Amino acid sequence: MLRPQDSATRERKSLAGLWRFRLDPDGAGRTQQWWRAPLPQARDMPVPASYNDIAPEPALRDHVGDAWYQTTVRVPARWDGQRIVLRFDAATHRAVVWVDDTQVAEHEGGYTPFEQDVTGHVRPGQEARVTVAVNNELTFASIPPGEVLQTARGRVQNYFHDFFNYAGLHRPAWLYTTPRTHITSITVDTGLDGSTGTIGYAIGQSGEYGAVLPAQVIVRDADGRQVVTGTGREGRLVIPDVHPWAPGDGYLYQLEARLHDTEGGLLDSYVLPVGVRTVEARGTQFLINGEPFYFRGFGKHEDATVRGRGHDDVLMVHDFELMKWMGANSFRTAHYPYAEEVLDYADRHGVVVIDEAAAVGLNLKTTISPSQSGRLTYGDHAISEATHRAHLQSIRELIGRDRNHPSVVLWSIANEPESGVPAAREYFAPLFAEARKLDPTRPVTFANVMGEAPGQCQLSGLADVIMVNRYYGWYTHLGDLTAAEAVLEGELRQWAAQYRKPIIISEYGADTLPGLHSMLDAPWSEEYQVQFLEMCHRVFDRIDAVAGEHIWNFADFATRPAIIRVDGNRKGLFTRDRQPKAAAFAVRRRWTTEGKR
Ligand code: BDP
Repeated sequence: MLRPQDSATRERKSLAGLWRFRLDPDGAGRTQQWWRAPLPQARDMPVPASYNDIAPEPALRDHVGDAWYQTTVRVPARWDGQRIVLRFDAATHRAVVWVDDTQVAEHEGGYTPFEQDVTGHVRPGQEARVTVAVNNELTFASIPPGEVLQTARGRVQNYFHDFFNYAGLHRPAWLYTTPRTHITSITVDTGLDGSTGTIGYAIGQSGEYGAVLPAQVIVRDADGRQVVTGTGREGRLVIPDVHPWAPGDGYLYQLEARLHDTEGGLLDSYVLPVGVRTVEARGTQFLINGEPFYFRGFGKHEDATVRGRGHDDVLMVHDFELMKWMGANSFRTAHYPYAEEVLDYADRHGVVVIDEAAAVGLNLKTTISPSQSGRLTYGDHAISEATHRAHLQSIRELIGRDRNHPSVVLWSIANEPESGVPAAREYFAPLFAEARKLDPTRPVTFANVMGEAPGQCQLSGLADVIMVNRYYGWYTHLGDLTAAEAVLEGELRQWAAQYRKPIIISEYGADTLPGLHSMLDAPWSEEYQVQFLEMCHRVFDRIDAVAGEHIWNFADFATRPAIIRVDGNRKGLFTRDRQPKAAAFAVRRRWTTEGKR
């Protein structure tokens, strides 16, 4: 899905700002048709943001059900004759949208965009009322899954993942134009042969005219110089002496796609940044542009005080600066697709991304959630056909949105699903197949959970890269890093021997309270976090098949209350407000020292 942009033929209007807002725990709004009038008893709510932490109210923080957002927008008079589209970059976890009295859109999935042509529902020069019912319930028919429990204190949301269930309009919303006849999609695949680059492209066109209209592409380099052009809706362009996109060198060409009418007049123009690079998992190496790449970085979260999961350019740029300071070259979008602004930034700055679907907590066996001991993960009662449908859709939307980003080198289709039972393979095999069908150019993987060892895990054979989350020295062998080192090494050697694929340790880390110190490497102290990470690094350096290390986590983040969580998950190298713990300096030394991984 193409992002809205200002081009020679298109214009955007941001809907960011203060919207009117109201919680609706009883679901009254749908029966009373709250979209038909100014929202009754509404309060102000910023967009984009999670609503949960905006006011100190338990009802807001722990809300389960619909939350209503409403705004009015004046449609510019100059948009007369254009196609007008209403778009939400994210509504977590699902939404219904009305323009004035008419329902115009509905979308499932909290981390991917959706949009609707509303030309027939708005009048240029007039105001339109936009109302959105955002629902935050997680069920076994949603990704991520969860269940709403009836308890003495009312409806409570249970879920099987370790981050707070923030909700709301988390990302920008837009009203934008395209010409009536317009470009609907652009897909690019790039290749490299020595110093020659190729860009294969396909342009989709709206069907209104029926006929295939003349299309043209113009590729310009970073200085704006035209380097190659092509005609037709599909083709392969050759760039001699190409400047490839590479880790640390986010070189982008600008591919302008143009659609013309039969007289040669310009109908539509869309400019797509393109990085020319290749990726491949070969043997135990992960290759970018044919060169072995070692992932140094983090599992992250979209998480911050007050705004929750709301996108914020200020924090985004700060986080990238901190990752650069650390010497990180990559991160994983744990545990959901991040805002597209984040991928654009990674593209421009040469930061490598493992892009993850929102499929986390498909595991009733090892979850930290209190209420599912003894339940099987797969079956009609839990992770079922309905989950599978939502999961498939979430993979389609992830790849549909992100496949043109050069920074994305690897798809992760789930985090820590239960993987040691045959039902896991039945569930996951079609998902791997679908990801590969949608994008044959990138390797596909998932993050294996501790406890599902090689030989036992039924899914690793389906993955191109072995990704494992391991916490020896924390969830087991706590305080005994000598024992932890031996077990970690033993297990990684088993993975290496059995699969002969690159291994990325996609999570390892220890909760740490900043300011807590100990001479004796006591868990939770800053010293223990340093020792823990150094122990892991010694092991990684001894195993050739290890192709990357992503520390869990970049920063402390919010979770729901739990006896193993002290004001959230504290495994960050930075605190939630981005102050460094001692380990940040220690890891920085490793990641910025010449000759080290
Ligand atoms: C892993 C999960 C991650 C958790 C982490 C932890 O993938 O979401 O936050 O453990 O326990 O199981 O810190």
